[in-house]
Amino acid sequence: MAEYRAYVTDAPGGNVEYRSVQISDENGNVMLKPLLTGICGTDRGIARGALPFAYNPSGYNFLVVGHESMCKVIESKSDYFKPGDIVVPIVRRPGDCPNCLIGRPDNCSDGNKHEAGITGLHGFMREMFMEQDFNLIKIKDKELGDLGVLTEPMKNVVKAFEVIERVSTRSIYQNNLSTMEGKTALIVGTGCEAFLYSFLSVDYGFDTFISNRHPIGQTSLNMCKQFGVNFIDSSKEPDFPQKPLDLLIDTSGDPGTVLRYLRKMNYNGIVILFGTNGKAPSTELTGEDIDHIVERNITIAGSVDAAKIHYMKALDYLSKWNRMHGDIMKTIITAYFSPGETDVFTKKPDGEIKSVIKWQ
Ligand code: DN4
Ligand code: BGC
Ligand code: ZN
Repeated sequence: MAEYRAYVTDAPGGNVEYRSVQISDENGNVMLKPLLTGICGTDRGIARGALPFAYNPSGYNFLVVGHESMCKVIESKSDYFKPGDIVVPIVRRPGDCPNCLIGRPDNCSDGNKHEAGITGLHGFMREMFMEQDFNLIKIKDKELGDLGVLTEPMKNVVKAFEVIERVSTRSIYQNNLSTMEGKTALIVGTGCEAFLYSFLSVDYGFDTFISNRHPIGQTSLNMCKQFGVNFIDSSKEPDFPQKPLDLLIDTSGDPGTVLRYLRKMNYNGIVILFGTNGKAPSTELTGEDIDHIVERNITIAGSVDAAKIHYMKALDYLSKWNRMHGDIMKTIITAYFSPGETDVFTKKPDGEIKSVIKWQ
């Protein structure tokens, strides 16, 4: 039985506190201490009791939260890791369905997987923990620094673009030079996931827009400028877009906003639903909306989580963007907090893109 301090909740009731916990011996051959842990929309959903699918690990009346993490190896009985290595632990752990058994628990077909810090498995916001080596991704690029904590949110983006590539083959999606140039992508939301989506969208060659229903801070605007992303304040630009959208990625989870832009989709357009907000107000889907989706062969796909390969590819993208846009890229981490601070789970700091807890 190990005792240490951790951020915990009693899932799915809401409320996160920092306190001592006792956790019985964990299966693992690598001992880790977190360096940084990120806070995302999912953590805030858990903290306000808005994620009914969150639950405590069996035998516990609490759940250690936190699934975005960059850790240092303290002790290792693994051939693959040594003390001092910097690693990112994987969030989702397989059940026994066919997708889980082939290393794709992100596509779990019966829901019997677990997610660290979310569903039935303690997460990473604690002073130390044990992990099995096969659940760890090594960060080899020493230049990446604190940006390594974005590996976890970025892996979701890499997987979603894999989905986009797959579904786009149902027709010719590229232009007549076989690129995405001239194609338009809109990413709804201006949080960390939205920015990471927009950077990859630019890499793919889309004319890329990111939107919110209010203005955004100077750091976010600088980031847009550096990466070639266009910001749209939808409260001031009700007629956007003038040209139909080829790709819509929603990180807001707001049905009304999704529908507003779904009505602007081009022929063979692709819509990725990614944001979740079970408490968002409902909206009305009309017969005309269904006609529009059918007549234009529009594909609407949900995308959740990602597999180990996507974490590895995520690191490559982050390294590339850090080399290309280092000083600006680093400003994506907008605030650092200390262990014990809990307000950040309930109140989004002004101008936030990514808030992190710095453990050491
Ligand atoms: P976040 O930073 O809370 O991002 C949500 C963004 O959506 C914020 O910029 C919101 O702005 C914005 N937003 C909310 N409502 C609207 C609206 N009506 N119109 C335009 N923008 C709006 O969270 P995140 O970037 O960490 O994650 C984004 C979402 O994806 C969350 O819902 C997560 O739960 C979900 N998620 C899913 C997966 C997965 O499927 C992984 C990670 C996260 P404001 O309200 O702050 O002004 O695997
Ligand atoms: C995590 C995913 C997880 C999802 C569950 C996200 O914040 O990044 O790995 O599957 O939450 O909704
Ligand atoms: Zn997350």
